[in-house]
Amino acid sequence: MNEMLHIKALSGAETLVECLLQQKVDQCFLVPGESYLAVLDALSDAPQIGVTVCRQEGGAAMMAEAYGKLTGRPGICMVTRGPGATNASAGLHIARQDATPMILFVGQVARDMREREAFQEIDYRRMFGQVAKWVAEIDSPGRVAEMVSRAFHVAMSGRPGPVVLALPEDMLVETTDVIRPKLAAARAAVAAPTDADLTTVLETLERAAKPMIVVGGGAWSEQARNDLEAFASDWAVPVAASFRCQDFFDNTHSCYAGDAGIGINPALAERIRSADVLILLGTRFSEMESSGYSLVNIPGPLQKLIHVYPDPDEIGRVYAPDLGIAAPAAETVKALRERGVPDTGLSERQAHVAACNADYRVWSTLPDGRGKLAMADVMAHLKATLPANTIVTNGAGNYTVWVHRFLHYRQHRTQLAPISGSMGYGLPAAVAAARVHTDRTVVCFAGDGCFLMHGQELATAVKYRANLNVIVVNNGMYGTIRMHQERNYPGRVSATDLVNPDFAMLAKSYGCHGETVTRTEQFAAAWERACSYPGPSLIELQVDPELITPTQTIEDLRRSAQAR
Ligand SMILES: Cc1ncc(C[n+]2csc(CCOP(=O)(O)OP(=O)(O)O)c2C)c(N)n1
Repeated sequence: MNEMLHIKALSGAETLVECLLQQKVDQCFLVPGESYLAVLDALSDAPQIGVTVCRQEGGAAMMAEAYGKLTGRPGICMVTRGPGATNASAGLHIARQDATPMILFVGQVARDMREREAFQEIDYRRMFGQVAKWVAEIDSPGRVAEMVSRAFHVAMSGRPGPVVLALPEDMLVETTDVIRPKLAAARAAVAAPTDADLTTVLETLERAAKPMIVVGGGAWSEQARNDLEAFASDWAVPVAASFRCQDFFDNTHSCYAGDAGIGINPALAERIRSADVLILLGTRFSEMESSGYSLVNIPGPLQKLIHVYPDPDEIGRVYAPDLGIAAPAAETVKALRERGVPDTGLSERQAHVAACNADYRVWSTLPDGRGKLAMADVMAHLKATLPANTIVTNGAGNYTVWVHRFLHYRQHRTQLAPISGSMGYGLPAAVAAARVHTDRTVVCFAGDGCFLMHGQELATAVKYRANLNVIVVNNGMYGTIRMHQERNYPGRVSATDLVNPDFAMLAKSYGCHGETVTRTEQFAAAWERACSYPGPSLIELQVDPELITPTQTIEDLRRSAQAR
């Protein structure tokens, strides 16, 4: 029940900040703008809400998204109208594809100027219509509480995602004295699987010889992870993680089968293809997970398919399942675990689980080091020395193969990586992680291309003394695109080479610790110095551009493409 009602005249902006306090918001990420000055002013009277002032709205929105991933509560981002909103769209799209709760507040022109294309005016409903779960403009200060409450509920409900609220400038300064109940912080209403569905899942599994679970999506928790690990052991079912959801399951667990993402282990791809029962647990099993929709037949799967997803409209959208369960993966696995342990018939499946796990262990074994600065040796050092609760962040690029394939994610929320494949995510995500978890090691991996998309957020890291370590893997090019060029247009290099700054010097100019590493034997000591620096650090790894993937060279790619 809500606490007693109270009446007090507040402006729209003050009401908004009061609502954020009721929702227990402790952090917001913003770039200031004259269109929402009144909110900035109201925030100065709410010290409970930490403010992270960013250098570009794309970075601010990515930080808010990363906050949402880390906490399960909507990440709050505030930006100015027009250009602020267009910049912020980069982070909004990640929240959409990654199913992350997030609320973007955007300044808006005054109500009596609308529809004239006034200065920086945009219709956000149309602009963000496909990306956000809900977009609205708050027309009256008397409706701020209602709209903000709805925004929190929508952002967290079903498939979590982004919500956009536009704030007309004059609405923010108008006062209202409507009666407002003191609300409790919003909690997502949770759907549960039916008893009959749970029975069907367990009966189906009992008869299975080569099952596979693929887990992913949003709204995961430590408890859900424990439940799934126990369920997988009890029922002898291998578990694969979907693209960039590798921290949903302990990678050192004996039931782990690896990750279904870009450059999937061919052995895992085959195990998914040939599974007799496939349980998609919270994942849409989209293009990246399914190796370009090639692992499960559309619309009729050859596997017996059970699809668990919080949004009923997603079930049957691509794959027609034998059983669809419109409930969160976390609730479903909890309910399954509560059903107990099977009495018999596990031995065949235990061998299957062991074989899947063996495939993963072979695939995640580092190759021999190549080149003067061997990435394999750098990763071996990090794998051996990083604490288990280290938060690893990255954006997009070939360098991410090192991070995804060879590191073990052992604890909940130790991976912050964009399922949407957005470059430039790693550094803002690392800043957010360091703001939320001041006691944990945070490592951001970036390519030379990726890093400079939001490199200016180093200034934000320095401002807040965020304890994070950046590793820039510099190969002097947009390597992923070069790789695709060599495969499709061998020898024809176009628009993929880069001229870079001295990254270590750049980092130092921001006030970070900066080092350049050119040989393998320099890395361990450089890493030690970076970690002992009390503040952000950056190590630039100058790697051989010819070594385009962990196992292939540009020459290899070119020759095999030319031979086709
Ligand atoms: C915002 C954004 N722009 C463009 C792309 C397309 N893209 C994917 S990877 C990539 C190159 C990444 O280069 P870099 O960070 O240097 O890493 P490398 O592939 O060289 O390891 C590009 C341009 C993208 N995914 N995201």
